[in-house]
Amino acid sequence: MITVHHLNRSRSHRILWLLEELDLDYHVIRYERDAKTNLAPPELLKIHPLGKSPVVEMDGETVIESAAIIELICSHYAPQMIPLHSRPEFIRHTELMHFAEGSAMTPILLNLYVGALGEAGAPLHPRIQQQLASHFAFMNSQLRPSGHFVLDQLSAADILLSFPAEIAIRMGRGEEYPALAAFVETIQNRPAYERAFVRGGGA
Ligand SMILES: N[C@@H](CCC(=O)N[C@@H](CS)C(=O)NCC(=O)O)C(=O)O
Repeated sequence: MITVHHLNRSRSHRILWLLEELDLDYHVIRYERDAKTNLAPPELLKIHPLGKSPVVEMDGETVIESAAIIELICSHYAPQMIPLHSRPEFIRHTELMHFAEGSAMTPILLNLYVGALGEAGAPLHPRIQQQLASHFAFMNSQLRPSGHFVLDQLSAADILLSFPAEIAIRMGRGEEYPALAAFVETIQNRPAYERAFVRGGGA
């Protein structure tokens, strides 16, 4: 049995979404962000010293990092969601699996934190905006005519990139990046995506 430690409005929605897509039996423990700070509650620190979500318990191990969790679940239960090592798509897939948290999230988080500084952060705004634009444009360029990132069916990279892609659209960048906007619309219409919200307590 897989247990997901799920924080509302967070990256762990994509883990619930994957588990719903695969129709797997799993257990969810919900945590609520602090209303003032937006941070995870201290209970998550009892599960892992970083106190962040997602955290998953599977095969007797506690695992953090969305990309690792998604890759492990897909390798065990849905190998078709990761291209075979012998296929050229494997290289692009591996690249995107590292890009999502390793690159795309950096300007997104900088924008969030520096934005909170108000005018004091102004000198950094042009660089952050330029980095947001180049990362969103790269994601937009990687989408195939089928609307997926690497394969012409749902892959682990689609699940992982859903988070930064949704942020781009929430930031009002849909017209600039129409392939990204179409991707987000398509995934959000998948029944499993909606079921994941219900399992996560609506967020
Ligand atoms: N790279 C990690 C990032 C995990 C992370 O930062 N999670 C956020 C939610 S989106 C969190 O738990 N934030 C609450 C906090 O920092 O208190 C992953 O992809 O799993």
